[in-house]
Amino acid sequence: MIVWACQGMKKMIILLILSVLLIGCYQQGSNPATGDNNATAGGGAQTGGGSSGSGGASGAGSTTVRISGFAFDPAELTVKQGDTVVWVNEDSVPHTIKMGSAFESSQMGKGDSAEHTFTETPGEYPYSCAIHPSMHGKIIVVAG
Ligand SMILES: [Cu+2]
Repeated sequence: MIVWACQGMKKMIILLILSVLLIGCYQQGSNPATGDNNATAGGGAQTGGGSSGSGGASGAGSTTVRISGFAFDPAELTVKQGDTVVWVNEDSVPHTIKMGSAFESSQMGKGDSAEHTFTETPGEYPYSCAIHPSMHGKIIVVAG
């Protein structure tokens, strides 16, 4: 009887150990999955930010103007009131954006950018580079 009892105990202990191992495995398996879910959620948030940016066609958005070869590209850009314009300098010489009293950027080196959100009254906002006054561009703001 004692031997049987011991064998029964051993079986129970083995079952317990097995179940603990199994639970451990499941937890180990589910933890990385949770991490993946978190990463996916983070990515989703980033995607959401991106889509709200590109959704600028319908709401507030941002448009990029390249500065390349001592010229603004596009030189003339129409945006909706509330939109943000981002200028990115691709030249190896510094440039600025000087837009009357509306906006003036600091010097942008290569790869630097400046941005301005056009909450101004709809209209035409010509600008130039303070260092190279022959560089001209224009932002046309229309009512959102
Ligand atoms: Cu310039």
